Amino acid sequence: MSDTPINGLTGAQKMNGTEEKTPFLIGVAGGTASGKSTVCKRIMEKLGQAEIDNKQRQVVCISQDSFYRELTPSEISKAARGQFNFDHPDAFNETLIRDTLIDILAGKMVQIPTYDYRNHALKKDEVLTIYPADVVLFEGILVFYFPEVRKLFHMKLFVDTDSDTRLARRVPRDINERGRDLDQVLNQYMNFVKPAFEEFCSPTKKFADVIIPRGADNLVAIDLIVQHIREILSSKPRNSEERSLPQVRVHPAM
Ligand code: UZR
Ligand code: MG
Repeated sequence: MSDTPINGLTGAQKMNGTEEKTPFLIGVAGGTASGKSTVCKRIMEKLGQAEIDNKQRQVVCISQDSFYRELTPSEISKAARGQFNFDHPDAFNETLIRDTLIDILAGKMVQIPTYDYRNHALKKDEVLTIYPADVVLFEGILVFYFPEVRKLFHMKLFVDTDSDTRLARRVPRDINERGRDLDQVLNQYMNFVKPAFEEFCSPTKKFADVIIPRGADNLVAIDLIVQHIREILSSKPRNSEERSLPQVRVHPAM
């Protein structure tokens, strides 16, 4: 498949007589370090969008990490000791996620917070502006957990990577990019990340339309998904019926 921009995606679609875009909203869930961000990046690249300036971009990606809620002072000190559960649904601002996605679906420009993992806090002075786009990817560990959020997606992908592979990726990432030490990373993983994955994230796999084994390495799955997105975007206007595809698991060649 060539990496060219999607056909017919340059114009705004008419909705109720106004020039508004109704983006195709894709949810991408999966355990920590499963490769969600990379899968999104590959999808954007294949749709020929990765190098384009923000305002022109027809495909955008948003992370659920932008929607961690503000912590109280006592929670902040817990977080500093590695004792706050960032993998629990309560750590997120569900209302803000839902309202933001509803605005995006209505073709509005939205501003979302950015998140600082080193300080466990939203960056007060840095907001990200998301311009109306044709395709919006929303990725995160619990994007299918909240029913009110889940029902907004036109397509749901679950990145299914073995937990040992995920841990092996998570350890260096937390140490190098998120300013942690090894003990803290492993304690947090055993106390919070792993149990929360099993309790809250893994059960949401059943809501996915497509399950992608091995994550970003699975080029066949990504190609098929991109092909499907292109077809949907170049055909008729979207409606709510298109939100339920039968579930497919994209297997590697036997
Ligand atoms: P992904 N996370 C932090 O490590 N620190 C924070 O301040 C906020 C979040 C982690 C969070 C979760 N867990 O497992 C992970 N912890 O970010 C989700 N502990 O990010 O999907 O990229 O792995
Ligand atoms: Mg991530």
